[in-house]
Amino acid sequence: DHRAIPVIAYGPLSDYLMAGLKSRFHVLEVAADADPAALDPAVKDARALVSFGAVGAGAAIMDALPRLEMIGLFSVGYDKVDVDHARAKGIRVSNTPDVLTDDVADLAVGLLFATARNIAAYDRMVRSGAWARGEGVPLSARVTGRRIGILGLGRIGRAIAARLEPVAGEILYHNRRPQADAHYRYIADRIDFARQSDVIMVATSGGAETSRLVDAEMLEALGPKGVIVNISRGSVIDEDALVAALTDRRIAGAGLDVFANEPHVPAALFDMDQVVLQPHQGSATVETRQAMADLVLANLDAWASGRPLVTPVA
Ligand code: 8YV
Repeated sequence: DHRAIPVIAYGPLSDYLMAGLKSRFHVLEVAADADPAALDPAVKDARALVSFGAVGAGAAIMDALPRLEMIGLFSVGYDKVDVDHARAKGIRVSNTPDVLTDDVADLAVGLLFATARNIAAYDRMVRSGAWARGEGVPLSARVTGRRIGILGLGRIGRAIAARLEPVAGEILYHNRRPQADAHYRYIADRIDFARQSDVIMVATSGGAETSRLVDAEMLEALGPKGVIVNISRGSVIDEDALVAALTDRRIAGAGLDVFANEPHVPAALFDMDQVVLQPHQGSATVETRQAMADLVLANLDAWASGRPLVTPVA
């Protein structure tokens, strides 16, 4: 019985996850922007912390909780957690991989077709009466037969590739290193990769290693008929360079579920019919969010019972 163990719910968590936590532990709610130096004394006894995906104050919150042993993340991405600091302090970290892979890949593919075929812009034309008034509907771009470049052939990148194999002219990928078991063409140079792609599906992890990996040079290499889709992290694309390339029509379109400074999106994008915008919904289906919560709870149960974590990051 672990109901005496104090566990912090860090930032808003789903009702389902909160119910699961409250049935297992003594839950202390802490705002994600709470000042680590001003935490309630009861909170300082917390032995675990569950977060929607960012341990916002990074190392500071870990240092403010002397009994912290475990951080359970409700996300597969852990780029907003100072994992090295957690590891140095012997704090264990878990995330929620695999259970969300299909939904994120589905949204990526949906964003590709929506962007290339102008589905959102056409919807607005019908609703506004423009079509009924006989205003011209601009032609769109094919997806079938085009060269699809996967930037980051990890779990999600592979799921995207598998979905697009039947329609793509070719699937190629760029990673830091080739994947021995991948049967797609590997291109070691990121600019060469962009030059040989008609579409770039950004599926890397976030964090410093991929920050602004897609820059003005790479967008230029993608070219004026190119489309880019991002369901990974806004940090992976130089957002100013992306807005400029879209404004100048140096790329054809973008389908974006993530942004550099969420929930704030560059206003210049709002007027662009060649852009489809989503509010970071890749994993946000009823089924997947429940599966993510169950995985967070399974990791906390494992930690509390002294068993190995189910999906450890550290
Ligand atoms: C999360 C995500 O909802 O899993 C991830 O890394 O981006 C989404 O599934 C988001 O990180 C909020 O935690």
